Amino acid sequence: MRAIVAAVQLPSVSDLEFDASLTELRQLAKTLGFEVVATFTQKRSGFDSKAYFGTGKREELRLLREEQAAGAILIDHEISPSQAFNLAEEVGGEVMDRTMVILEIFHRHASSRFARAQVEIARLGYMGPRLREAAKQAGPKDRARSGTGGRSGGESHGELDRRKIRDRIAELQQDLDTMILERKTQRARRQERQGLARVALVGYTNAGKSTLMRALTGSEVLVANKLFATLDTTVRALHPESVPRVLVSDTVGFIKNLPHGLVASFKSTLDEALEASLLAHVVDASDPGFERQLAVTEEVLDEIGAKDVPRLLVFNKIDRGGREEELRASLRAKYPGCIVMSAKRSGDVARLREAIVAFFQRDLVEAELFLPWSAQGLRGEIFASCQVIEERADGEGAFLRVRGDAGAVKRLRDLLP
Ligand SMILES: Nc1nc2c(ncn2[C@@H]2O[C@H](COP(=O)(O)OP(=O)(O)OP(=O)(O)O)[C@@H](O)[C@H]2O)c(=O)[nH]1
Ligand SMILES: [Mg+2]
Repeated sequence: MRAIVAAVQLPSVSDLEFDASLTELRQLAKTLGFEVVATFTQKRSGFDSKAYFGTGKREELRLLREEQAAGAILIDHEISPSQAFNLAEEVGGEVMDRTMVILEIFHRHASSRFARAQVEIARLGYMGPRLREAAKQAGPKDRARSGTGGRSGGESHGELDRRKIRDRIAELQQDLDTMILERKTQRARRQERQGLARVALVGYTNAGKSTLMRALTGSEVLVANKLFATLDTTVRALHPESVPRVLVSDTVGFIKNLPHGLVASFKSTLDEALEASLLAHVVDASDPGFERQLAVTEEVLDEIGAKDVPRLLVFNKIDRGGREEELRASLRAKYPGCIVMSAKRSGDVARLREAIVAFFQRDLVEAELFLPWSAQGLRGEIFASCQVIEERADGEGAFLRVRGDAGAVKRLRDLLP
């Protein structure tokens, strides 16, 4: 469908920021399959309370929409249900705000039961007030019809829908709570088995997290030049395996003004990632707006309580856009300790892998474990969680000199007789 991207520029917003945000909305629109045919803006001290744009501008937009044969107007702000309704009445076509665009992408990309439930809750929370607005506009007609058909006496369409939405949200929330509990148990079991070496790949949408996940773990996760390609956390071990064994999680991307309902519902997805002891914050260094994206990601991480988790800052896509050496030098100077790389270069991926493994090796300890012949069942366990440096045996059992995570070694000692 042909669409027009439209926004009011408030005095507090710089041209640079405004343009970057519009570019991002155009990308979001493309991800949804829209063909953006025009961009329409107005400088204004505030949003018009009735219909977002001022009166004259609405008329201009109506003409532009007709001339361009555009079916949709995409607004780069979250606007109220009545503003959207009034604007659509005057301008024609379908009006979608930024929140709705993002919700729609999440809706289309959600494939697991877990992600679908989360998105559905956020969508219903967003739709509720909008259905109410539509019911209000339908007005007396709607109320006159009520009381007939299976509806209980005096309940309007709007009220019925509202009740249905509330019930559906409660039902989904219950499903979700069950799934969260199941996941927690699985996770606890996994951690018990494998020690605690976990790194989560976090960052703005399209930064290259899934590409790095693939490169680091040899797994076939979805990579796409689309916003919000990944909605579910995947967990895989570094491949080839390292000591200690490190689990990598790929996570949902962040974006400016992530709709609030989505932050809340995706918190559980992110929680899993946040139990990691290291966050590899992936930044697309080839995007002119990368500094803003970096800041937005850090803000969201703060918001969800990850402020104190150690970070490894990873500037990715250095192969794109030319002037590589210059960019590399300036990033290194400005962000000490960062990694500058391209996911497309195997040497760079190997360096990232080394940096991750080195982080976890800092806490490694060496110890000698005695494994009696009667407890050979624990042998696999020892080899899975530690590096065995030396092994001697006598009549009673085996002496194993191991190097491993302090927690893992302690756990083995507790397990051994
Ligand atoms: N040139 C270049 N392209 C890259 C690099 N890393 C990733 N890409 C491309 O960037 C696009 C997005 O990559 P993904 O790995 O899906 O990004 P993501 O961070 O997982 O994105 P979301 O799941 O949407 O949050 C894909 O088209 C990748 O092929 C890189 O180092 N260089
Ligand atoms: Mg991804």
